[in-house]
Amino acid sequence: MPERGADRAITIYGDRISGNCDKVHFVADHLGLPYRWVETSVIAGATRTAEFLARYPAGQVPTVVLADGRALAQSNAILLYLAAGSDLLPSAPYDRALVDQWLFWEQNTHETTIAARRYRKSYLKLPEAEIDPSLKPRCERALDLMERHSAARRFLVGERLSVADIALVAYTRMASEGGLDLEK
Ligand SMILES: N[C@@H](CCC(=O)N[C@@H](CS)C(=O)NCC(=O)O)C(=O)O
Repeated sequence: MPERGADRAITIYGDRISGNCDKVHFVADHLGLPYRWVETSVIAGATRTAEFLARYPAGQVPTVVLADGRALAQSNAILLYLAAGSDLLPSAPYDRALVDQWLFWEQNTHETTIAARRYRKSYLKLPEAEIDPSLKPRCERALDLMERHSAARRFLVGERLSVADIALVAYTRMASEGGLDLEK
């Protein structure tokens, strides 16, 4: 992960195996925002230390700390904050609402299935029999929805890259680690 020390830099507390954390540095990289990355391993318990919880009570990554010390959590909230005023957010209200629609869907339906299956298979190394059998068809429905929506489009919303594409690519690109077929 890049380490960029600049006075204006934000600090990203992130875990390099996490798609939620990838989203944040993808946006920062795309916009050329300076940042310092502090590797914070969930599996090693770094989000559960008294020090981390005292500062960031939700105990999750990504959490960013702005140059003035204010903190912000929740990957998609961070994306919206970092992208404010940039080309990654459409200005037309309907297109902007469509970006939000994809971001809410990502958290509600995509991340909770695709990231959950990946974590169980690739990190907890659970055998298939110990994974909720409803998860795989729910993942496949989520991928299918994206596939159908993307068939005649380059981007999820409008004619240019937005934070919606970045939020959705994060765990989609890792879906095969959850035993999902991305061949299509
Ligand atoms: N909805 C949150 C989810 C954050 C999340 O679940 N982060 C995981 C890593 S991907 C984490 O920190 N897990 C540790 C924990 O919940 O204790 C977001 O989008 O930022």
